[in-house]
Amino acid sequence: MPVTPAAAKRIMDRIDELAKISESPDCLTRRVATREHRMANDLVASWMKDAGMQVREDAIGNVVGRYAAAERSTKTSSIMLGSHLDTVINAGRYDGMLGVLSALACVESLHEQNMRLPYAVEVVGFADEEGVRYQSTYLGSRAMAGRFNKLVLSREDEQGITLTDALTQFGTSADEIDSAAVNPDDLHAYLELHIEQGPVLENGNTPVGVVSSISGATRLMINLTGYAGHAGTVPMNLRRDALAAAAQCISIVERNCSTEAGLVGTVGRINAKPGAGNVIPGDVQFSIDIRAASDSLRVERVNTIVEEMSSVCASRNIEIDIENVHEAASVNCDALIVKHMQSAVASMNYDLITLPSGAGHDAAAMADIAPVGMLFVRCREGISHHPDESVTEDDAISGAQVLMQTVLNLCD
Ligand code: HGY
Ligand code: MN
Ligand code: MN
Repeated sequence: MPVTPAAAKRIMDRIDELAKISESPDCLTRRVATREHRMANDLVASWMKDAGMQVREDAIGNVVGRYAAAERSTKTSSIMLGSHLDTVINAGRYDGMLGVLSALACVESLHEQNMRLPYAVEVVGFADEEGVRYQSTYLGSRAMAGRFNKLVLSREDEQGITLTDALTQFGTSADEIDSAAVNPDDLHAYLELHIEQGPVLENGNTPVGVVSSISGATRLMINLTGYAGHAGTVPMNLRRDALAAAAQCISIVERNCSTEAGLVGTVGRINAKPGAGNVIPGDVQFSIDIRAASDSLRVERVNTIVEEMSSVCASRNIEIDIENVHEAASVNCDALIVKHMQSAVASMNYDLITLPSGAGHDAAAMADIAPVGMLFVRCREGISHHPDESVTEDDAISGAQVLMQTVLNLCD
C-alpha cells in the first residue's frame, strides 16, 4: 500500500508553502511561540483535518493530528510519526518540515484509500526542537515526554520576553505544561523521518537510510566578565579583556574536539559588550555545543574544556560563569523498529545504509516514553541549517514510501 501520487506530490508543494512563513522577509526563521509558529500550526492543522484527523494543540504548542484505528481494533496505543516545525535562523526548508509532511502524506494515503490500521496513527509537529529562542532544545518533545525543564520558563529571549509570557501571547499557558505529557502506554512507537544533514547517503548513492543511534549533546552558555576600558589608553598587560579571553576559550573548544572522530564542538553564538570598536570588551557571552556518540567521551571532554577555560580566565583575572542549558544522552533506536525500517528499505530495492545521527532530533526525547526509529532522507552535499539545504522530489517520495511501509510492518 504505497503513498499515493497525490499525497506524495503535496509534500514538496507544502514544504514551499511552509517556507513562506518566516519571521524575516530575507530568510527562513520560525521560532517557538511566535506569530509565525501560530500560522504554521494553523496551516498544518488544516491539512491534518483534510486528511481525516482529529487535531489538538498542547500547552507547549505542539500540533497533533490523530487518525483513528479500525473500529474493531483492540489496540489502545498509537503509532506516532512526526518531527519539528520550528527552524534555526536563516534555515533550510526541509529540516523538521520534511518529517512532518511525509508523516502527513502517509495518513493522507490511508484516508484517500479509506484504509484503517490496527493502531491509530498520530502526526506531530513539535513546537521547538532547535532551541533557538530560549537556548534549550527539544522543548516540544520533552514536554510531550513529561521531561520539561521548568527553569526554561523564566528564560528571556533577545527581546526580554520570557517563555512564560511568549506562551501566554501564543494563546496557551505555562501553568498547563504538565498536561502536554503523553502516557507511555498510549504510544506503540514514535517514528521520525528527517533529512540526513550529512553526506553519507549521497556518497552511498541511496535515497533513504536507517538511523541506528542519536548522538548525545551538551550545550553551555558561558559568561565572561572583565573590565571595559579605553582602547587607546589601557596598556595590554593591565587589561581585563573579556573578548580576548573568549578567543582563547574558543580555541580550547576547537582543540579538545579535534581529537576523535564523531566528537564535535561548536561555538555558534557570541555577544561582546559594550560592542564599540574603541572600547575593550568587559562582558562576553558565548555558546558551546559538544556532541559525541559516546556519552563518557562527551562528559569527559566537557570537563576538560571547562577546566582549561577556568584556568585561562584565572590567569587573565576574568570571571567565568558556566550555565548548562541542555544535556541529552545518546539514544539507541529500537532494534525491532530498525529491522522493520531495514526491511522496508529492502522492499523498495534501495541499497541499505544504517548510520548514526550526529544531529539531535525529537526522537531522542521521545525515547523516554516510546520505542523510537528514524529514517534519513538524502540531502544535497549534506548541507543543512542553511538556505541551500535541498532534497529532490523523488527522494522525498522515497522517504515517505519507506515510512509508510515501516508503519505497515509495525502493524503486522
Ligand atoms: O542541533 C541539532 O542537532 C538539531 O538540528 N537541533
Ligand atoms: Mn536542525
Ligand atoms: Mn531537525
